[in-house]
Amino acid sequence: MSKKTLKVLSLLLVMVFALVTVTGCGGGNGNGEPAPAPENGEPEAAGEGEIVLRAATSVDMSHPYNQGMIAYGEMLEERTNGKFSIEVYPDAQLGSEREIIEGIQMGTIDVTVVSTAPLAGFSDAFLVTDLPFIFEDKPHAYRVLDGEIGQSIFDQLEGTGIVGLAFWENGFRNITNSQRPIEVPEDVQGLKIRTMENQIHMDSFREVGADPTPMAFGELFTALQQGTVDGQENPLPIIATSRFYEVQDHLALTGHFYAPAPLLISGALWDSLTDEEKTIFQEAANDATDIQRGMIQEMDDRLVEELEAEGMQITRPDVGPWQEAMAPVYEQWEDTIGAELIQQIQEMGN
Ligand code: EAX
Repeated sequence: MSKKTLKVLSLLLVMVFALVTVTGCGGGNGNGEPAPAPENGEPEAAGEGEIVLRAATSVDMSHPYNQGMIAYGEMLEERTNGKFSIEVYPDAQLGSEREIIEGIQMGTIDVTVVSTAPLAGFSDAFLVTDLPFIFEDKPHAYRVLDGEIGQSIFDQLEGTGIVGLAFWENGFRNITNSQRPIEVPEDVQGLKIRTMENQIHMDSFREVGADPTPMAFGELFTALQQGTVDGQENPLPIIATSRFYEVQDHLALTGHFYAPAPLLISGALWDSLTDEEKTIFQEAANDATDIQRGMIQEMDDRLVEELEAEGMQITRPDVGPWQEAMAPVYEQWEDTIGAELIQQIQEMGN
């Protein structure tokens, strides 16, 4: 299959899944029940290579993490003449993002796309990406992550059993909640907001007076539904594909964190590849990056309107006060992250 055909196919897939997501005729795990354990390890999308790699993610099949992974698997299958393919286990079927990363280290999972936030428990290298408002926009994030800084982040994984291939993305994160419209930081005061298991994220929400509650993603829908937490924060494609609009009335487009989503493979797998195969895995990862980011962009472009149509009340806060309120986090974390690295990234802004 040519690259162009693949691109067209992937886009088509995204459109179909988008329809399924919003019209609600999908089999998504929207009821908040944990996904049933895969029977005999039955994946939801399997390639047909001689060696079938296990890919795991925490999110719904329709999300670009998984659709990007399918595109990547097809490229590998084609470029290795059928030696490698990928099967995808979505929806935290193989565990939470933390458990998936552990699986990558142990070699029980071959490949994943995860948020950088839970990677903080494994390496300090990714912490800088968790700072609020560190990236002004996507081109800024891409300049940093696709260049030397991104490479040096991946280089620091040496010895962890995790190999980073490319920075895919989840996107800019926005706050949803069940209580009230959010405009200024004072509006989240006292709200219980689920965050990822990441100290910088928790500190940032403490600075605006919220009560940050860390929790694995797989438990989130139920927690929102039952009111264990008032709100959460995630990019629009997650809010849509995980159907959070069913249990959250308010969406504030704060864009406070940019969430990269590295494509990671297990060190054990990487070490077993020939040099030629390593090149194929790496180049396909780079090629799939454009497709995956394109899927996120396509969703970002239409989802505000669609989530509004689903009944969400949307606010567009002035980010200035948020940036100011969360700024103390930079000082708290500057020694761990490195003031120089923070400055270097800021200087790559617009
Ligand atoms: O990485 O936990 C989260 O909120 C993440 O955005 C999600 O699992 C995808």
